[in-house]
Amino acid sequence: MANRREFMRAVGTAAAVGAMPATRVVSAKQTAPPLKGIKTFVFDAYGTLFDVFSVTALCEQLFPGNGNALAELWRAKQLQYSLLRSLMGRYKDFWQLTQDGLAYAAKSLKLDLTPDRQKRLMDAYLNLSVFPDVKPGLEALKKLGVGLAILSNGEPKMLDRAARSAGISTLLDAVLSANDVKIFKPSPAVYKLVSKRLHVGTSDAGFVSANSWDVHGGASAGLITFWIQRASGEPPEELGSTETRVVSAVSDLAAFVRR
Ligand code: LAC
Repeated sequence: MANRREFMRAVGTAAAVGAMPATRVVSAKQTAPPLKGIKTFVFDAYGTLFDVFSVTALCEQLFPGNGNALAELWRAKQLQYSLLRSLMGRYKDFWQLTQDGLAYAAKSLKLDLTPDRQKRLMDAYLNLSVFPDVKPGLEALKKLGVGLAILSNGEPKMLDRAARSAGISTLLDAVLSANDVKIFKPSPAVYKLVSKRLHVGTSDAGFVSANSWDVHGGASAGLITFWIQRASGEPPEELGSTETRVVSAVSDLAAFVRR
């Protein structure tokens, strides 16, 4: 497979990649009517705030020559297992799925995942980097008085650890997890947590994800959605939602806030 994005697309996940796009797409790619009424932004976590591929350096250090392949297959399997388990009705929390995805990826690549290596890699998942636009973008939104929350498939403790480690936990008003409803996004049950737990009207809240499939999930569940297109030229998933606003960074979201 030629590169990471092709690979992720091939497995149907279209995960975000680390590179920031060169051009702003906030107005050029508007696909929905102008909007200036958002009071709360709710963010997906992995691939949107946290760069899941920041584990690649450790993967490479532990398994020279296999770092990229391991990081990519690990993420792909983590997501695939969340979808499969949701369809099977056999929920297992996202921390355990992440561990299972790592175990499969290592076996598939014929890598010796000793208990020590497994622990180091799982610990790295608690200390993921955030994308460069995340902290300044959240700080700017906070200054505008916007409510900020996470809505993630992640298990609450892993989300809490990652947010604290990245220095963004004090900016967040709430962290909502699929663990509450024991099924994963893109099940509507997860997106419904926004109105249930945050007590905000759907016209006041914007759901933001860099995972296009997740944006379609939020839109299907009736949320106003924003897609952070982290790599210019990345196509949206062919899943039918047309009401998504496209931005290239968290800092672009201020344009949609009620002032
Ligand atoms: C999440 C996964 C989907 O944070 O990235 O929910």
